[in-house]
Amino acid sequence: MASPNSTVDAVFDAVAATAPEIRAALPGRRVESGTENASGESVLAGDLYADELLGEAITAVDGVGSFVSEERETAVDAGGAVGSGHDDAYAVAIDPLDGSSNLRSNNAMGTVVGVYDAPLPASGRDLVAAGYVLYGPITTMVVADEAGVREEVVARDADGGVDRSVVEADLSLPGTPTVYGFGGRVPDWPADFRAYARSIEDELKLRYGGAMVGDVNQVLTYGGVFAYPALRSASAGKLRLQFEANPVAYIVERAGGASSDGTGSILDVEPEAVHQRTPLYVGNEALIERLEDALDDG
Ligand code: AFP
Repeated sequence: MASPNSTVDAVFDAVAATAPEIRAALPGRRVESGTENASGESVLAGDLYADELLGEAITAVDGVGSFVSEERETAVDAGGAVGSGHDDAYAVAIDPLDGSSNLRSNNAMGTVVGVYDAPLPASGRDLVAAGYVLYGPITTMVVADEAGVREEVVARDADGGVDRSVVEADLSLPGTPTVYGFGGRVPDWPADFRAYARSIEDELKLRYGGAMVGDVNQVLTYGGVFAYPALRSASAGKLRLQFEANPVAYIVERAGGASSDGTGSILDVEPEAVHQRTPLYVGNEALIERLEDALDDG
């Protein structure tokens, strides 16, 4: 199923084309690279490999003006950054291997992609598409754009190419929430979030895997709420706005859910820096409204 926007289509073709190769390389890249990324986090060999492969594939897409990665300090000019007169160019932001610390424990992880029609750092309202690849028991890709939200299975075909088959053409959040997953450590949660978490624990089942893409996919599949909240030790939380929060908020909102940074939609968070962090809450609308009320009550 193609996107109405040919560049968006080409970006997700490129992401899908790299997925089998990244997945095949994971077993041999569970080691530390000995480097840190712009967010000061240690980087695994898997992060660097995925970043390299995706960087090459995405910057080669006609219509992509610039590329930014969680693993890179600055943007890569891919032939006419947006706003430099090549107004048809888009800016693509990725987290090449979200949840890479799950490599050692052999748990789910994935790639997050945001396609913006504005120079980065950009507002979530400038997204024209967003998606993620999930390396679970099978490799799937969720893509959200103006046409809607769809889920595909991505696999190598008999000729060594890549086969994409749509398994859900109209992915939407189930009306009845079932699961929740909250990041950070309980003692580090502010009191208002802890009270909210206690109320949710009485109602829903805990599903927290330590990789945002896997945990958000649980919420999209079963309904519920995912949060990496503001922490007492870090009021901006942990997740990055450009590469993680904006794309996921775009996907969940397009799927009929809601997002928040604690006060309003993630997509309205003012972009200030490429690697800025934000608290992230996404899921069923009623649960997000309840969260904002809980944080309001202080
Ligand atoms: P890694 O990519 O370093 O594994 O971090 C994953 C992540 O950015 C996001 O995918 C998770 O939701 C969150 O961090 C998990 O953080 P905790 O390890 O603090 O639970």
